[in-house]
Amino acid sequence: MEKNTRLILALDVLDSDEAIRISKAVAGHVDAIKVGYPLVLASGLQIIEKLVKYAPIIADFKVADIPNTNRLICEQVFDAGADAVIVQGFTGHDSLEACVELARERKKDIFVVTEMSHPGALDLMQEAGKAIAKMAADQCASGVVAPATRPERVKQIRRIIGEELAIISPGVGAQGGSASDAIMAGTDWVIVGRSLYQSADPAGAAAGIVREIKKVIKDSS
Ligand code: NUP
Repeated sequence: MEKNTRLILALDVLDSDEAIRISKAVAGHVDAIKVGYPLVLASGLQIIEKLVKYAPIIADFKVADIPNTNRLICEQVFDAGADAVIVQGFTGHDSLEACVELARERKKDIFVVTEMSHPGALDLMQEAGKAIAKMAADQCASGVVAPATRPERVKQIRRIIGEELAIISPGVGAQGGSASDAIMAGTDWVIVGRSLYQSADPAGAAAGIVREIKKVIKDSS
């Protein structure tokens, strides 16, 4: 995934025509498009092939099973044309290893969820977040998912994983996080869903976020 605009669209719409229309509109403003269960369950895994011409596709299936099942899931998703898969880290080293090994064979990427962005992540997940980040680094995953809603956690996770792994951060806009705060905390890409796909002008909204990111990087350099 090329680091250009540092913006990833989370495309949680249900209709494939709408998904294509929005992807076409934001192409060039985003470095990747993230699809997940809502769109894929509603329109089929073939939607990935239709969208990949607009941007690389990250499949957000938060894969969380035993190693063999994890590998089978990731195989299906890579075969469908996705460039990356988001997996959960809490299932442990062997489950993660199955995904990372396959991704290495296929020259694809795995992003590991550390701590999620919603308030309920504080109930159970946060406690494991740092250990999951370390595991992702030990296994040489491509990167981790860390919450834009808690930039201080992004900072801590960056310290744990170093500069080799990427951080992608959801929670900007609808969940209250800010793109510039997340970037300043050390995230490589912000992930934005509703603020883009619910906008009357997704391209304009995306361009606005990219401008904000570029400005904060310029101001801090
Ligand atoms: O911790 C996470 N938080 C999160 O919101 C991990 C995720 N993968 N996501 C996803 O990011 C969520 O499922 C949605 O697709 C996107 C955020 O969308 P929005 O809140 O910007 O609409």
